[in-house]
This record gives sequence, C-alpha cells and structure tokens, in this order.
Amino acid sequence: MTVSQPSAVEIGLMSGRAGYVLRANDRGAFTVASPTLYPHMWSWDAGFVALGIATVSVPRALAELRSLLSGQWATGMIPHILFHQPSDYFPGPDRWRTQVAAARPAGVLTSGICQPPIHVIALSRILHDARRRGGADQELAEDFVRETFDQWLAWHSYLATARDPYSYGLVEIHHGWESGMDDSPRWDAPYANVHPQPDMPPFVRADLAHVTDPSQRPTDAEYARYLWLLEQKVRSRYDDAVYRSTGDFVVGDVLVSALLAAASDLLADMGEELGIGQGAAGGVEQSRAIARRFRTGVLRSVDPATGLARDLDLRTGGWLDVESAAGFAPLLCGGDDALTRRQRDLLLGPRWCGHSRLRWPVVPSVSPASPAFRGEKYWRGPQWPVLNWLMAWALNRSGEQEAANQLRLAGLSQLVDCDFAEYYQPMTGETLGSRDQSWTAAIALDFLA
Ligand code: 9WN
Repeated sequence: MTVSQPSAVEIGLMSGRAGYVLRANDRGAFTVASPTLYPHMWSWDAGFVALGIATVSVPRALAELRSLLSGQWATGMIPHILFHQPSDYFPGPDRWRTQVAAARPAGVLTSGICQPPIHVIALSRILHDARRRGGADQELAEDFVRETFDQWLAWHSYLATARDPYSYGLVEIHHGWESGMDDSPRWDAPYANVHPQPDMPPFVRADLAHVTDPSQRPTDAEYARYLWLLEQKVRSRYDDAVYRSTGDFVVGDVLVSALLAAASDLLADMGEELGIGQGAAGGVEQSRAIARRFRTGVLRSVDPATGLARDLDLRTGGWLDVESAAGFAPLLCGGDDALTRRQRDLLLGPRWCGHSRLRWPVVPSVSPASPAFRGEKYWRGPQWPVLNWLMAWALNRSGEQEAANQLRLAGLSQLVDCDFAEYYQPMTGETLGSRDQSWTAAIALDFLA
C-alpha cells in the first residue's frame, strides 16, 4: 500500500494541534505523559517528548531532559516514573516505597524500576537540530551535553553492569514495565512463573477509570503479577543482585539492549565531537565498549529461521519466540548489513506493515499474522506511533531512506485526525487508550520537521 503525503492544510492543522497538546501537558518543569491516565513524567516518554519539543524550543526540550535527570539514582538508574506532583495514579509513591533504597534521589519521589534508554538518541537529535539552527540554541545544546555527559554515561553503565553482570550482552529486565511494552506476548512465558503470594498488600486499580473500554488495558490477573513484582523489588530493597536471586521475572530484553547499543554509540560520537571523555579509560571508549557488547548480544539472539531477534528468559534459559516488533531490534543497533536488508524487507512485507488488512502500513506491536495478535489489546497488536517512529529512525540511520520515508508518511496519515492517541487498532484505524498522549504529539512534530 502506498501512502501519499498529507495535504498542506492537514500538515498545518496537525502541527498546530500537536504543539497545543504538548503545551497543555506541560506542567512547567516537566510534561505529563498524558493528561489523565498518566499524570506524571515517564522516562522513555520524556525522551520522545524532548525531541518533539525541540522542533519548537531547544531550551524547553533540554529542560525536559534536565528534569528527568533530577530523578537519577546514585546507581546511575533513571527511574521509570518521576512523581513531581500528587495524583491518583496507581501505583504511586506509597506503593513503590523507594525510601527502603539507599540509592534513591533526594528531592523527588520516583518509582524503583527503569525503562528503555531512548534518551541519548533524543539528545543527539536535539543537538543536531540545534546545530542546524546555530547561535544560542547550538551553544545551549552543546553546553548541556558537556554538563550531562557523565550522567548519561552513568545511566548506560548501570544497565551494562548491574543489569548484565555476566556480560551476556543483553540487558536484564526485572518487570514487564521496564520493557515499556507491559503486557506484550513477549512476556507471557516468563509471567507464567510469576505467582503473587497472599501476603501481597491488596490494591485497587486507578487506570480503568480513565479509559473508555477497560478491555483495551491489561487484565486484573496481569496487574496482580505486576504488583507482585513491584513487591519483590521493594523486599529486595531495590538491590539488583538481591532481586536477581529472589525475584520471579528476570529476562534479557533485546529491544532495550539494542537501544543501549545505539545510544552508547551516539554518546561516544557526541563526546568525540565535543572533546569530552577522551583517553583510553574515558567515557567515549567506555561507551564504544558498551555499544559493541550489546550489539553482539542482540545479533546473537537472532533466530536464523525467522530473521527476528529474541528475548532470553534468564530464569529458564529459554529463547522467547514471539513475533513482536522487538524482533526488529537489530535494525536499531545495526552491525550486520545483510540482516538489516532482510529485516527491512520483512518489516515492509505481508507479515508486518504490508499486511493486507492494515488500515495504515504502520508498524504493529505484534505481527497480524501471529496467533498471539489481538487488535485492540494494548501491546498485543495495536500500532503505537512511537514504535513506528523508532523503526523509521533506525531505517534512516541504516541508509534505508526510502523505507524510512514510507513509515513516516504512513505514521503521519494515521495521525491526521489529530487525536494523538496512545495506540491504534491496526485494521480499523480506531484510536485506543489515552488521547492527547504527549509522545504521540511529539513524534508527529518530529516527522513534520
Ligand atoms: C506503566 C506512559 C507509559 C509508557 C509505557 C506504557 C504505559 C504504564 C501503565 O504508559 O505504561 O509504566 O500504567 O500502563 O506501556 O510504555 O511509558 O505513557
């Protein structure tokens, strides 16, 4: 299916409305992920939000990243939620009880797990934009990179050490939420071994009150497992080694690993350009080493039969064969040109974006040809605009401009209604989940820039 460029009027409306959404979700020092369902700052959302805001204001984009860094733990971890303000979001700070962790930051309440390391990818894009504009924007962005380089390096080093202690080259996640793809069928097998115990404190979900159809969200049984893992993290006092030997869910995540590899290379590039972190043991060389290790880990996970990367259940030692978009992790980190071309063709082909029943040829979270596919259910099939953006970004970086542009145009066509939904039904195009989702508006701005 070929998709044409939206009209000039549609583009004008879309960029105006996307800017409006981001401004409405701006709480001064940070942007809420969405107005009602997610009234806090989420880690990987903030990365996408920053790159979208940068198309309008580089200083405000950098402020978003600075605000995120204010929640960094002494271990280097950037937590998945920063609770800058009170709200009814559940689980909130009372449930996370991060006061048990010595490494928690002072001055801001946070959750105790992390999310995919998209931030340096966003920062490098912001720096690129700022340089194109020159003047004060360029100066600000370069100063920001100089000032925060070590914090990003600490974040990546945390993932490379505390979350890969045996140097497999795959980042270990301790909760499905850490993947950003909470209920993806990627995690069905490992979650089957997560058994909430009767001594888990009772809970009442708040998310269902903010969506029109609760069946589009994870089930109560899934939530019980999410809360049980949270409990296990608290009981380990957020010590990764303790959790590793006591927790139910420990999985090597290919998408997180590929993002870490890509982001580490970009951090090294920025260091070289600005003369930061030089020398044999400097940040640039450390970043390159991280990139190499995780790129190798991702490429090693590829199933030669399908051409897709696989997560690794570190509890059972088994590969997780699920046709999810995370299988395209090698596109993000590169390293094997033949595989890149194979994955490009697969992604645009009939099991994925070229599937005959899709409303828009946008990356679905799970292949519509897979038995695991569910068109309305959260990360079990719907199209998430940010995922499409990531794949377009990856293709562009691999020199696959034509394929990247196809995803960009399809992504823009999907957003022409200006709902900026959290996710979309791939066959009908119906908007699902939250509306006015910040990261959806942000990637629209980036696609339009
Ligand atoms: C739990 C904010 C976040 C995204 C995740 C998405 C969803 C939270 C939730 O919303 O997760 O972290 O409450 O369902 O799955 O990717 O960062 O937009």
